Amino acid sequence: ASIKPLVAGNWKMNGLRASLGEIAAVGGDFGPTLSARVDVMICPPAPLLYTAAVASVGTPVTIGAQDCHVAASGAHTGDISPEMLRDAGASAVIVGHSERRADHGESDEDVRAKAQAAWRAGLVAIICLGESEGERKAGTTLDVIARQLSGSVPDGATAANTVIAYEPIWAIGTGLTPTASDVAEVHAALRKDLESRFGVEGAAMRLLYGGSVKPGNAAELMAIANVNGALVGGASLKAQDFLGILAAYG
Ligand code: G2H
Repeated sequence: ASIKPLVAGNWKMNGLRASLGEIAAVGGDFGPTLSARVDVMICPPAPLLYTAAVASVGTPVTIGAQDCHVAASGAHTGDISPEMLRDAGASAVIVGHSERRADHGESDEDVRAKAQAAWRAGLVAIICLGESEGERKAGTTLDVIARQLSGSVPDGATAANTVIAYEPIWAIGTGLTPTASDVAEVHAALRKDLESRFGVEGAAMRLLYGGSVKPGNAAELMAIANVNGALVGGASLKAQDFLGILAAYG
């Protein structure tokens, strides 16, 4: 069975209302031929979600968020529930991005709880994992990835409610990318683990690659076996760059 790829742009803590034109520009240029081949999502910062969702109406672009709290509501000053994200127009939420794991001490257990909370609100959970530079150098990448996968992905994950994003931490925002064979090795290991745990759902789940994806390297990365799209940071901020990445599917 073929898996329809997803290219998701993670704006991180970038973007003001003036940036919303980029979403309209991506949507406007993303014709029916391309949208039959690849799904496209943009994950702006929370204050822009609602207006981004409005800007995406009538285009193939869907809107995702970058993090969520586990509770639906309550005394959690400054936090945002998955139900609120959904209400603002998001259809997905990134959980466990390495920047959340590093800056906010999120553990695999936290990430798993967030994924379950996302499902409760009807959101797709985009669960991120990836090894550090030290782990890569120590040769423990596959162990780390297996541990994160089993710890961060809840029971009940399906191809419809979950997307896995492999992002080697040392490749994030650095311009460095692993070799195609390194990516292939990790994605094959992830697929094997997903299939053994989730059966046909694991076989159909999207496995994204993330970390310094750019127009110049997208075609090569997206052609790797078991790479079903990309999670794009810096190169998703400008429509021209993002469309250049989507062109890998053109
Ligand atoms: C990895 C990626 C997007 P960038 O974090 O999630 O960022 O493409 O800037 O390396």
